[in-house]
Amino acid sequence: MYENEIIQIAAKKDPVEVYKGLLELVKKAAEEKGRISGKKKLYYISAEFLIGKLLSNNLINLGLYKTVDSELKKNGLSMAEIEAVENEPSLGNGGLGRLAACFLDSIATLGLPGDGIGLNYHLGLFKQVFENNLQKEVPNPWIDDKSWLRKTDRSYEVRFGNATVKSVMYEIDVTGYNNKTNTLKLFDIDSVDESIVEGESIWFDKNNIKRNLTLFLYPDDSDDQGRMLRIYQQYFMVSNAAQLIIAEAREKGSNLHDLYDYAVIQINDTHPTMVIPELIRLLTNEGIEMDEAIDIVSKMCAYTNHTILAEALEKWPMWYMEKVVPCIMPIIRMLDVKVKERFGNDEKLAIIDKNNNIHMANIDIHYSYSVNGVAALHTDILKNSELKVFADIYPQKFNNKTNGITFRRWLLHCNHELTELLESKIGDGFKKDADELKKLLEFENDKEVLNAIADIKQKHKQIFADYLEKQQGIKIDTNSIFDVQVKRLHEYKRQQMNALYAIYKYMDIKAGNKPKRPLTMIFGAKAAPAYTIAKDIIHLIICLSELINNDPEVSPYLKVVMLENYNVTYAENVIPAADISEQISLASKEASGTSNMKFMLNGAVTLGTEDGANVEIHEFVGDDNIFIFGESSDTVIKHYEKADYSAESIYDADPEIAKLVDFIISKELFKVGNKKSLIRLYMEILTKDWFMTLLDVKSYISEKEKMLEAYEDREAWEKMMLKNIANAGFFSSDRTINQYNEDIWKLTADLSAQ
Ligand code: 26Q
Repeated sequence: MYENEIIQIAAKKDPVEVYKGLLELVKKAAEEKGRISGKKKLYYISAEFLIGKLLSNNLINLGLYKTVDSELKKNGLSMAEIEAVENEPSLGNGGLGRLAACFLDSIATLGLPGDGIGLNYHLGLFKQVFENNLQKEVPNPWIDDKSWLRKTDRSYEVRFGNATVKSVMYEIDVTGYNNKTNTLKLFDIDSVDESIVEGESIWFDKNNIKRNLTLFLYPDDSDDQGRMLRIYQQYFMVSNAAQLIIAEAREKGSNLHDLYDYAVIQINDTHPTMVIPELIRLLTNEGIEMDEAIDIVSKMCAYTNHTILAEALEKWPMWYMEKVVPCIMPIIRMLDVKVKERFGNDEKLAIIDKNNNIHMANIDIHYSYSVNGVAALHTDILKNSELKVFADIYPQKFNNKTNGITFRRWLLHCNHELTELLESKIGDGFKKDADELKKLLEFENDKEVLNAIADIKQKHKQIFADYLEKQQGIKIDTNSIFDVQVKRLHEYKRQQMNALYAIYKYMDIKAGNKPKRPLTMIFGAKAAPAYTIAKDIIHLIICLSELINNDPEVSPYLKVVMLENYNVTYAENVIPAADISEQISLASKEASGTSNMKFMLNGAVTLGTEDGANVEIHEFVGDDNIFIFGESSDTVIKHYEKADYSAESIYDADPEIAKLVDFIISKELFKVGNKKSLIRLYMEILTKDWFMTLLDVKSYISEKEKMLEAYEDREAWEKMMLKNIANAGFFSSDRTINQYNEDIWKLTADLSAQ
């Protein structure tokens, strides 16, 4: 199919022209596949869809990749050159946004009728640049004449307290692998004005909603600026969603009393929570009685929780909401009254608390029919502690859906060599049924297969080294061990503990202990612009890299690299190259993690705590194929309950730990770094250490040393790689989505694809 067109496009030779040609071709091919249809449809509402570049992914899903690749080669071009032309849409912060993108891929692949609904941010998550060893944020535009957006003529009015705006709906096709398509619907307004952004900064006038509503993706919750704007954005998103859902259901014959037969809404964290009162409002406007409206909406909505950090649970002061979204305030008050009538004045269950804060998650839990966590441990903690009061009154609502990743992007696209090896050994059934990866276990003693896996890793280490040199001018040794921690910067993820390891290793080498093989420690992370300590940790890592990489005594054995502007594209390059997958969060704090799954699938071995989905990875690969350390979630939870954790006493009792921490304020680091920032971080770790770095740092260092030793038994390590790959099937988002559908959505798959 489309062979002649592809030949003509490739013959253009100019990468930009070729890219544009392929973009149009893919759009046409996607349309010709047809839309997935069905009476009942899923609306996956999310403030973030971290979709990444789409060209290769779509070519793979449409079955055109191989033809394009070979025609490009005939014309002296490479796929990488063409991909470089595409801007990455960074419409998400991290895990939650990337999960939404993986889910859309799986929903379409399984032939389920389901669209994403979100916002068309003009500037995605800020672009990170390093200046004076510090993170600086600059605007990150992505929309130009080469984007995937298609403007539609759908438009709705959205009323705020002080303004009414008219929306425009854009669409991006979501291609299923060997299947038809769904769409991602992104709402926007025409009057957004990119020129109000001040120069190369991410500052802008926050007061003029008509000009700034969809200008920026909100960079995490650690930024107090623009909280109001966040409510404007959320309401704009869900009011459009609610109007669209009602319109589409009516087009299919709904009389609204049966709306739940036509639509199911998955609420991705609490960001879209206002869809509940908004839908109730719209239904009552249509003449439906309040109690019936509540009942209809509660039968349509399902909520996913992505965090157990209490401080990250959204709560908004009532006066904000009165000002911004007065239309839904009467409904929210009434929902609160009904909860109090039924359950009394228990503060933990209240939608509006004594201080007049509105608790978004509580709206979801009372007025949805399903509440799920994102990994087994996470759901257990929700049920047994964080949300226990709710689980006791609504036991039937609570369920687990362990996250997953799409194998199309995280294997077929980012690791063609491994995909081909798998095809040649176990056939290509694994592409549709990820469990078939288990067949690889038959080859665990086959030297040829083990060598091939090792060769593929080596090839990707070279590809990544070349990419890094091109991006940042940094050279790394491909014979070293690649030890990778890439994820948002947050204290609970404990990048600072990994940095303490770098300090340990530096000192050890300085003391004359030369390692058998060099180690390359690779970090990638963005910090929320107002999250001071997170930025201090980035500063520490960059200072360490400057110190260590420039020390001729140490640099042959140890190198520290901080990737600049880590994003989906960087992930696709670094993950297939990794030997060690760092998953070292404080047990109980990481809801699931999803990079842990991507690394595993690409043959990296996990170094991790018993947290999030690491627990399930551990169960699948067994004790011998993972390196686990640190205190258990039970112990950690008890420390919090008793408030008996003291970093200072650990520091005082253990001179080895003290030596590492003290190095943060050493003269060596002061020479390359900012004294104020380093002292602040030092004091934070010493006197607060909310996420218990010092509790686990010793067992972390010793487990990491064990792991580096294990790497030297090459055959044993290759076997570990194989076992990780072979056991990764469970973590396909196709499995996750099948479970969502069977337990929650109950959609009928459209199996009519040609
Ligand atoms: C909250 C309030 C105001 C503004 C922003 C926010 C906000 C924005 C983004 C709160 C949270 C997020 C993102 C959360 C997130 O990415 N959570 C991750 O979700 C993944 C998918 O389930 C999990 O794998 C990770 O463990 C979890 O940290």
